[in-house]
Amino acid sequence: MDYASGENELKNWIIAETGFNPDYLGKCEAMMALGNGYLGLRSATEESYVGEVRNLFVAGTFNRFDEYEVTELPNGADITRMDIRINGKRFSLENGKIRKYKRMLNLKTGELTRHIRWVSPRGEELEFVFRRFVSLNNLHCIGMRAEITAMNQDMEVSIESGINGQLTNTGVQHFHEGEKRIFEKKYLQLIQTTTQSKIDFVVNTVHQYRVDGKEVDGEPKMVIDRRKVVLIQDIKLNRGQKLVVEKISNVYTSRDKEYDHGDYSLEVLRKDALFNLKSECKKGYEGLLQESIKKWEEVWEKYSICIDSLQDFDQLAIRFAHYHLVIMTPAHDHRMGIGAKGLSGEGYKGHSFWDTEIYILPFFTYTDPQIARKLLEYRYHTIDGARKKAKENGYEGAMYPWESAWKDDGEVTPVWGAVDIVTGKATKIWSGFIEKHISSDIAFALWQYYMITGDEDFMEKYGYEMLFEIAKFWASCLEWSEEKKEYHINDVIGPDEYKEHVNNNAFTNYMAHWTISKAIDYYHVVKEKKPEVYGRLNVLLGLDEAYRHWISKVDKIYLPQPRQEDLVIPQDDTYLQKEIIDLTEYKNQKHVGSIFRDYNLEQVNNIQVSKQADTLILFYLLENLFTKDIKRANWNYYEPKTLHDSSLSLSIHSILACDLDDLELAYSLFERAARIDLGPNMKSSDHGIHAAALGGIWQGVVCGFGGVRMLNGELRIDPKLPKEWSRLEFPIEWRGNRLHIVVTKDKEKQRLYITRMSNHDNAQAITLEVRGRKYTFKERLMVNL
Ligand code: IFM
Repeated sequence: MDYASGENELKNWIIAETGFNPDYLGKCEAMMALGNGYLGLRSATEESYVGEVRNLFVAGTFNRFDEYEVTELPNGADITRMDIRINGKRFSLENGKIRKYKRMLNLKTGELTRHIRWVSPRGEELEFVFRRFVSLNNLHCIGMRAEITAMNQDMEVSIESGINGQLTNTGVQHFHEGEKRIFEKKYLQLIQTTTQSKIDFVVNTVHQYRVDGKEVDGEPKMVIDRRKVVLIQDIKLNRGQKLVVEKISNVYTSRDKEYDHGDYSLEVLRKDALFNLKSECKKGYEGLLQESIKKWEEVWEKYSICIDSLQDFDQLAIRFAHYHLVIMTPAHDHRMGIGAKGLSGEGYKGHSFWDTEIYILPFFTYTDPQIARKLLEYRYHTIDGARKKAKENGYEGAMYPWESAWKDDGEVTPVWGAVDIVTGKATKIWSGFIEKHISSDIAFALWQYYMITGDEDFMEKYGYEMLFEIAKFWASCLEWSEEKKEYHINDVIGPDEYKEHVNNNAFTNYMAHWTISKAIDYYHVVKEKKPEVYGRLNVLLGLDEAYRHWISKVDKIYLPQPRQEDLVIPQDDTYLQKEIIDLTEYKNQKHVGSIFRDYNLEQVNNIQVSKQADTLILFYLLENLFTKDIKRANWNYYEPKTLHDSSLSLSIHSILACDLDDLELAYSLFERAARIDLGPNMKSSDHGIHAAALGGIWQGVVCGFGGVRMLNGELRIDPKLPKEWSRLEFPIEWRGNRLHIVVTKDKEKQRLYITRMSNHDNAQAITLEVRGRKYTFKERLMVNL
């Protein structure tokens, strides 16, 4: 991979692959995925290779194959494959000689290009330029273009291309056969319906073939096959001639909110889709691309972060994170969440985890609150599933699913996972049963959103209800210990998934306590200030009674305290008594999860080893509760035992290292976090990019080095630049005000400049804390740090 090939205005905007290696197809397929939050298109090459994974996802279109599997995001029909034959032989980079090869994703424009010069085994030499994009302007539209130049002789070129619905999700076919049509000998259409959720997918495509600018004569051969409709166009190219194929496609589904209603008709959907294709294709590839680029310009205008660093990579990494955060997020529809792999691969089946609330949401809350609100509304729409889960498990209120899919699906975590190396059986995944902390993660995220935006409307319509229901859930989970005279939370998995069935996981207990405490506070607020909300929720949730439970229990919840001798907070009741082994080999591992070559999960459970940040995340989310000494002591205890086997770990550690003033360490952890997808491991992204890690990169920059926090409802900005950075510039929104933050560093002297971008006459002054001092300003503030 090459991250330095962008020059001038494209400096630090280009992710490039400079050589072709069929063993590592997954890396670029995922990292260079295209999308717009509605569509996700994995970037498999036009020509086909063994091991490729072609994915086209439409957000929210979940389907359940059968009762033995959980619902997943189905892999829609492929429109990217083009079989190119030169004098009857298939073009493949595995044969012949590659003279030139470069594939580039331009993060600024969202366009993917591939330049190849290739000599076939029989000596035909050709130049190829492949380009494609998924439109950010028209969410349904995908543009592709292939230029093929005959370099050294005349040749017959044949292009086989169309819509191929023969794909599966690793073997699972989610669609009925469907209907195939070719209109006017050129508009191809495939209509397929998912087997269980009965969602109609309409995929259309049209090609245009030109040689040296002139439309090609001769009709293509039309082929309809099982789940497939394609055209084969034969073209004669004289030496030096260039063939340009433009392929414009679109995808619509009956789940699209415009069609998901009682009067839905497939006839209307397919007509609309075809009409849209016919009118869009008139703009041509270039016209459509330009429209999409305009939208990308708006994105960069809004989100842009500038880092002056000795390492150009840092700037590229934050742009890479922004790019993927945009293309993975269904900003168009509040009925959908973000998958742990975005829309870039089949990993985690398109399901949403706490990754959204704790890792990704802060980015949206601070820079695009409207999108943050939609993502929280998605959780509101899933609340009935959460209530159902609570009831089924003998609890009250809302117990949010560990993994979430469509709003009515409830818990969708699979029950069986990877091999247990001791028994040879599949390992049971307990998260769906007992990884309960997700409920308070959601409560925390909605409160954070409320504090940062001041969005009362959200709270009244959704937020209070969610918060109260989650608090009810926690109150019903508490188990009284007669011996200790306190409430415990037993049999859980905390964030550290290497510890199952533990009692009193510190993170879980503190966050449950936090949730109930907040519910108590807001019970008073709504009762006193929002009688309508209070009245409604009291009837719906039995608020008064719930409040009595909260009050009677909250102060008796056991919150693991720092040990006297070393200030270490026990991660759970048994962690600190477990065996300590030499973890050096696993700490220095090249690939995550290497401990499972030697131990099974049951054995790992009995060792003081952690997969990811657990107790330490508390110091980030609830930072005011703990002193620096406690934070440092726990860092020193837990970090050496943490393998960072989850992509959710390094970014949080980097932020905490900033808080502990160890900027060198923070920077090195940030660099590692930024390389989870971008790094040299060519297999790490095979199942899709790591969505939470990308949100973590943003938080590492803004909340770590940028020092931005919302603490007890107030803004604090305490920047600390690493020695490699001389300037950091980023935007945040605070209570409806857009703030432009600049941190500069000159010979260790740091300055903070804040400019309010949205100024209106009666704008309220903004108060914030910097380095322990309060400042109030209206337009501009400068602080010597
Ligand atoms: O949510 C995470 C979890 O914390 C660790 N395993 C992977 C999940 C999805 O990213």
